Amino acid sequence: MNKSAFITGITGQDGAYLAQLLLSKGYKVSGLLARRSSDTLWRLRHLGIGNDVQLVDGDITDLSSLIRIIEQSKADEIYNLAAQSFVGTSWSQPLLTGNVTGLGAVNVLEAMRIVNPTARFYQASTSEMFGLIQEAVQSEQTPFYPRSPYGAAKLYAHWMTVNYRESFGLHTSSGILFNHESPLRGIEFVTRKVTDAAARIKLGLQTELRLGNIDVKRDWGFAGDYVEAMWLMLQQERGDDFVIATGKTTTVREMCRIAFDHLGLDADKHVVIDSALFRPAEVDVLLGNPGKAQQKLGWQARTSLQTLITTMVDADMGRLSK
Ligand code: NAP
Ligand code: F7E
Repeated sequence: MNKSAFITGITGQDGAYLAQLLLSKGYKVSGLLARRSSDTLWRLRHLGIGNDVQLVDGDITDLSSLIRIIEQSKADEIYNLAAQSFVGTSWSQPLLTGNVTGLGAVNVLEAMRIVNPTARFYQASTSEMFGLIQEAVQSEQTPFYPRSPYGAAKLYAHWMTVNYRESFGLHTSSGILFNHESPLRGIEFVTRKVTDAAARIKLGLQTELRLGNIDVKRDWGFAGDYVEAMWLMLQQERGDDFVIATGKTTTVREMCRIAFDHLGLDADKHVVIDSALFRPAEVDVLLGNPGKAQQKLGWQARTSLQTLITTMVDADMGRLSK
C-alpha cells in the first residue's frame, strides 16, 4: 500500500516542493488549504501538480479542523510547514505570529496525539532560533537566542515537538533549517526581492532596488534539496533534531552582486540603502553545521549559491519577459 502524507503549508515554497517529492515517491498527498482571497495555488500549478494533491479546508489555528482532517486523512506522515514565516512582519503582528507559528504547531501535535498517534511528525524549525549566535558555527548543540517574535514562536514549537517525543513517545522530528530559496520563494524575502528587481532593472521596468542591512550574512541553500532532508528525517527509526544547512555563509551584498552580475549589471549603481527596512533587532550572521544530517541521514546540500541565485534570476527574467 502506498504511504500517505498530510502537509500543512502545502501552498508555500517548501510545501510545493515537498508535495512534488512525495508524489514522485508514490505517496498520496493531502494538504491544508487556509482559504484566502488571493491566488494561493500558483506554486502547485507551476510545478504541474495542482490536480495531483488533495486540498482540505482548514486553518492551523483551528484545532477542530485539524482533528477532523488528520482523522480522515489517516496519514502516515504529517509535515507541519504552515507558519507566518516572514520575520519582518513578526514585529508588527507578534500575536498572530505566536498563534500561527507557535501555537499552530501544538494544534497539529495535539490533533495527531488524539486521533493518529502512530503517524510521524515533522516540525519546520529554523536557524532564526539561534538569533544572536552563541557559537560561530551552529549545530544541534548550540544554545538558542531568538531575536524576533518569529524566532521566539518557532522556539516554542520546537521545544513542544521535543516534548511530545519525550512525554508521549510520538515519532516527532524537528528540522532546524537554515535559509533556503528557489524561484518559488515569496517576493518579500531578500533573495527573491533581489532577483526580481535585477530582472526588472534589466528589462527597464524599474531603476533602483531599496534594501535594508546588506552586511548581514546567511547560509543559503536550495529549497528542493532541503525538502529531501525533511522526508529523510521521517524515515528514521526514531524522531530526532537535525540542522540542515550548506556550511557556507555569504553577505546579502555579495548575493546581490551575483544576481546583478548575471545580467551584466552593476549592483552598486542600483541598490539604495533604506533605513526603514532595517529590523528592530537583527540576526547578523548564521552559519550551520550539517554534519549530523550528513552522517545520519546521508544528506548534503547539492546546489551552490551561484547556481541558486542565477537560476532565480533566469526564472524572474522568463516570467517578466512574457
Ligand atoms: P511560506 O512560503 O511562507 O509558506 C507558509 C505556508 O503556511 C503557506 O502555505 C501559508 O498559506 C501557510 N499558512 C500561513 N498561515 C496559515 C494558517 N493560519 N493556517 C494554515 N496555513 C497557513 O514558507 P516556506 O518558506 O515554504 O517555509 C515553510 C516552513 O518552514 C515555515 O514554517 C517556515 O517558517 C519554515 N522555515 C522556512 C525557512 C526558509 O528559509 N524558507 C527556513 C527555516 C524554516 P498561504 O499560501 O495561504 O499563505
Ligand atoms: O532576510 C536582510 C534581513 O527576509 C534575510 C525566512 O524564511 O529564513 C527567512 O528569514 C536577511 C535579513 O529572511 C532586506 O534584515 C536586507 O537579515 O530573506 P529574509 P530571514 O529573515 O533570514 C529563516 C531561516 C526563516 O525561518 C524565515 O521563515 O536580509 N535584508 N534588506 C532584507 N530582508 C528583506 N526581506 N528585505 C530587504 O529589503
